[in-house]
Amino acid sequence: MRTYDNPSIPPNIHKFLVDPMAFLMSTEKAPFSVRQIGFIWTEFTKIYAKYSNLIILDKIGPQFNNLLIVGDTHGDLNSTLRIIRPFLEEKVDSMVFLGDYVDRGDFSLLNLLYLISMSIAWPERIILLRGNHEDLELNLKFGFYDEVNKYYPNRQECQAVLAILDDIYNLMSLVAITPQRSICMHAGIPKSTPRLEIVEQIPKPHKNYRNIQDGELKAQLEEAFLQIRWNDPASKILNNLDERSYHGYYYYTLTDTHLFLERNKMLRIYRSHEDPRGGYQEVFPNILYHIFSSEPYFGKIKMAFTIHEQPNGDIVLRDLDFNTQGRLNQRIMRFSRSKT
Ligand SMILES: [Mn+2]
Repeated sequence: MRTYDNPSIPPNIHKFLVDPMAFLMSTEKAPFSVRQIGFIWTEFTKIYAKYSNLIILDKIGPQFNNLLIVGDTHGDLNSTLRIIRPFLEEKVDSMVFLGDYVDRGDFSLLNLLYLISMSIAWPERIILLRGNHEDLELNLKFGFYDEVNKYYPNRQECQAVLAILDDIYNLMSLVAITPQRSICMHAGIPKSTPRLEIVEQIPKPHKNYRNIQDGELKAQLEEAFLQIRWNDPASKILNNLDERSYHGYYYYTLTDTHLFLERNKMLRIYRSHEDPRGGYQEVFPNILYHIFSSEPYFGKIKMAFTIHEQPNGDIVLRDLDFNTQGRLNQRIMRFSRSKT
């Protein structure tokens, strides 16, 4: 079993990482005090203030040559605990999560804090990207706000927890580049962002882009910040280039994807964000892959998946129990439920 890289891991985080089920038992009682959440926030800030919004993973270390990429989990701690098992068993050396840890599922606070605790325990192995649901306004509509309210009925405490969550969201990174030149991001390509370097210019905390004086730059950064977490690939012919998706944001096409990869000298994109596409879809052949990693996701996802970039160069599609379900870069797909 893998041991913690961070020697200063505090006892309450340690206890949570070792026995998360004990914290899952009660849906009524707050799993952590405001003070404890404050502590987790401080530790997380120390790590993520250092990471830019565009993380080049092999600059951190060779552990990213054996990498598991995970899509939306949406408050589904049970799926998360299945997904992280191969990491704890040292079958993979690192993980990148594509965002959307909260809302919809019943255990948003625990799911988010579990992943954050993992990133504190293994700061150079676990990378958390920000999805569109890492946003307090969205949490008001999709369940997480109610969950926090239930755990912290005291108004002041609830406000304090929400303020901490907002700070945490604002420090997560937006894009990660793997050693195999794959781009990891929550949703996709912003409409007029030709180069990934623009992502690096988005400030941390993210909301500080609002204070940028140069109007043109501010608009550019805002667009990248929002659309990386919201845009969808167009699976149909668009009537016009400004057509909006059901998310209310823009589409990107096969041509957009080719151009973007070429300009940035990258090979493929991994994204999540749309449960209607199911657990896995090769959206544009060889270059755009969709995964979703919560199962059964209210009966909507029959099989959920992760992607494993291996040290030998193979890219393997895995189910949530780490069984091989196909190879992305050799195009042999079988999709069957196999035993471990
Ligand atoms: Mn999403």
